[in-house]
Amino acid sequence: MLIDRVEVLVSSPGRNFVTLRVRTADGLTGYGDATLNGRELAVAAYLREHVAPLLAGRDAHRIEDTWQYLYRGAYWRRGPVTMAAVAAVDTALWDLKAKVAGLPLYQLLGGRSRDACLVYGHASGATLPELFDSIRAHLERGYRALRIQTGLPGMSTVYGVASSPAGAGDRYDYEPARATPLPVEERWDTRLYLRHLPTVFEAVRAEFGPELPLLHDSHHRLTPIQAASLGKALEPYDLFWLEDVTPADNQEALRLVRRHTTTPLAIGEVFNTIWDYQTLIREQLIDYVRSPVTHAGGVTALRRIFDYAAMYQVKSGIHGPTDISPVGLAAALHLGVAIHNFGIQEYMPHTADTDAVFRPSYRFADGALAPGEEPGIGIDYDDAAAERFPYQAAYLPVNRLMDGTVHDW
Ligand code: GCO
Ligand code: MG
Repeated sequence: MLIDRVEVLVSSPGRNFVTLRVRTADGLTGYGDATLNGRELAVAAYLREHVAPLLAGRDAHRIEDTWQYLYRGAYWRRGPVTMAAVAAVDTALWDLKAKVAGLPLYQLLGGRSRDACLVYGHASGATLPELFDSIRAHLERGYRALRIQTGLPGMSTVYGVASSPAGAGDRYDYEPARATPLPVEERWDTRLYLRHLPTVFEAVRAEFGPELPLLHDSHHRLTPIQAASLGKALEPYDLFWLEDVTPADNQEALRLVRRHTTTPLAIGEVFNTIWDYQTLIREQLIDYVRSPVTHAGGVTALRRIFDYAAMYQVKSGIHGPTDISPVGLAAALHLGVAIHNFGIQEYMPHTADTDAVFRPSYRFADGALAPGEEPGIGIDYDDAAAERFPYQAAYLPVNRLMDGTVHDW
C-alpha cells in the first residue's frame, strides 16, 4: 500500500482546521488532524515543506516505522508543531490501515471495552441563574457529566463562559480564538476567583444534588499553593476532576498540590509527549491524562501514554474542545472505546458548518459518543464544502492580572 499523494487541507468552517489527507496508489484516503489553535499555519508549513516530500512512495502500512522516522529523523524533538504534524500522519495511516482491513479503527486497537465514551458537556453562565439554566439545558439534552465555569462578580469576561450558554441548542458557542489583528486581552483576579468558586459549587450541589459528576478547569492560573487551597476548598463538593490547576511545565509542582488535597486532578492538554507525563504518572500526582490524539503524536503515541498511565491507575480524559477537529475527535473515540483505562471524553459539539465539511460518523446519545462502524475512523471530507470557508487568522486571548502583568491564559 504505497503512499501516492499527501495534501494539507486548511479550512475555516467556523474556526480554522488543518487536515492531512494521505492517498495511496490504489486510491484509498486516510485523514489526520493537525490543528494547533492560533498557530495553525506553522503546522501546515511543517507538513507541506518538511513531511509531505518524505512520505511519497513509502509503505502506508508501516505506522510505527513512519512515526519513528518522523520523530527521530527530525533530530529536533517534541514541541506542539512537530508533534501535531507527526500526529496527523500517524492518524491518517491508522485510518488507511483500518480501511484496508475493512474494520472500524477500534477493532485494530483491541476491540471494544465499552459501547461508547461517556462525555462531559460544558455548562457555563456569567451568573448563578444563567449557570443553572445552562445545566438544565444540558441535562435535557442527555448529558450525564458537566464541566462548570462561571463569571466572577464584577469581571466582564472570564475564561470558559459562553456568551449564550442556555440558548445554544446543540452548539456550545464558547469560542476563544478571535479574528482580531492582535490577541484580545483579558483580566484576571486570582483572589476573587478563589473566594467565589467554592460558593458556586456549593450552590450547584444544593440545586442539583450529589450524583451528577461535576468538573472544573482552572486553566493554568494558580500557583501550586493556591491550587492546593482550591482543591481542599472544593472537596465537600466531590468533583470528578479539577483541571490544569497550575502550569505543569515543572511536573514536581504537582507534589505540593497532591500533598494537600484529595480532589482528583486532570492535566495535559498542552503536553505533547509521554515525557511530559513521566513524573506526574510515575508518582501518581494526577488522575486523568488530558492529551488529545491531535497534539500528542497521534494514535500510536497516545495509546502508549495511556498504557503507561494504566500501570498507575491513571485514566484517560481526552481533550475535546472545538479546536480539535472532527478527525481528532473521531480518532479519540476509537481509542476511548478500546482502552481499558478510559475515564471520560470532553465534548464540545462542532458547528453545523464544521460537520458539513468533515461529515463525521460518530453519534451522541444518552450522554455518550460512539465512533462510527464503517471502516477507518469515520471521516468523509467534503472538498467543495471546505472551499466555502477560507482560512482567517485568529488568536487566542492573552491574560493579564489586575495590575497589568501578563498571566497564564
Ligand atoms: C478545554 C480547554 C480549551 C482550551 C482551548 C485552547 O479544557 O477544553 O482548556 O477550552 O482553552 O483548547 O485552544
Ligand atoms: Mg482545559
